[in-house]
Amino acid sequence: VIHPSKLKSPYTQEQVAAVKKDVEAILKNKDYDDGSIGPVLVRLAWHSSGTYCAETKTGGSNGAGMRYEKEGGDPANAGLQHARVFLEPIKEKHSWITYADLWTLAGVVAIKAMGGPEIEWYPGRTDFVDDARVPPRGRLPDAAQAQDHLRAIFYRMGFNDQEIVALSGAHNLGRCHADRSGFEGPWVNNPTRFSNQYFKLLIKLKWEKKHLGREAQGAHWQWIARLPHMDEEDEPLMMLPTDMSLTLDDKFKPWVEKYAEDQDLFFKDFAAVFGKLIELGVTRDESGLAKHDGKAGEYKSA
Ligand code: CCH
Repeated sequence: VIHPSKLKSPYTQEQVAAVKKDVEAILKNKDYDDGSIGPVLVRLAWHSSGTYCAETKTGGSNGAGMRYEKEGGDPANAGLQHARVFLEPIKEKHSWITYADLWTLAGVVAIKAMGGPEIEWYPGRTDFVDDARVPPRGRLPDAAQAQDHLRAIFYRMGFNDQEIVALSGAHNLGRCHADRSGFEGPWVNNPTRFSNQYFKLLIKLKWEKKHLGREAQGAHWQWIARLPHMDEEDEPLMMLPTDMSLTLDDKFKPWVEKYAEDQDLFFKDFAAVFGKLIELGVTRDESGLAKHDGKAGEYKSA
């Protein structure tokens, strides 16, 4: 396999730079969540890639299957239509870029713009997808579970324990929305700034198990806590059961501690593992295009 950096790019450097610039320009949005669409773009890049199965070599970001109900309608992807709609004008303006490339690139641009590390991104994903290739539902993690489930999901993609913890640090960004996942609130007090705060708070704060919404309406229990300067009326910070499980596991916990102490190490490891995530299932030929059997942008129903 030739390293993607050695392959011919289907786009010029100027084209990619123009898309990056346009993504940067739409990140700030005072009407959306905490003032940035960056976090939901990062989640789009992750969910488009996180369906990968290393054994069957199915799933992954190639194909941009989330455009179709079979993958896009997966309850695990609730809310990501907002991210796709935000990117649509950029796709219209730069129609040469595939959705699969645009979604992964937007995530990388958002992380950097929010103060995170530079992540290597390679082009060449196509938008060809067929029924046989859309991954089955249930491949993305379920936040109500714990460390055994995290291992099953991320080992399937080919990640190890250290990589699982590093990837989880993305929860420095954004928030949970009751109507999307049944969980509510941000993990950190500055959810549009990428840092290692998530790991620090995971260790330092006294987390309390709570139902914020009504169980009957689909709300899950979660962990909540407040910083010393926060009032009772302030929205609390939160951790998912899966987040907390990282501190309850002998193999995960040392990495949580390392990343809490050393932001540079976290940034370096996060950049490597996010770069690996968005490459899952993308095998390019010498032309630089990912392998596929049909025309880009076409959906074949079996
Ligand atoms: Fe996550 N994530 N995620 N997550 N996630 C949610 C939101 C974000 C899990 C569950 C949830 C990763 C791993 C996991 C982001 C990035 C990553 C939500 C709230 C749930 C639930 C959704 C909502 O209500 O809108 C679980 C379980 C795992 C298991 O490991 C990984 C890996 C990444 C990226 C590397 C980001 C960013 C968000 C915020 C999205 C937003 O809209 O603000």
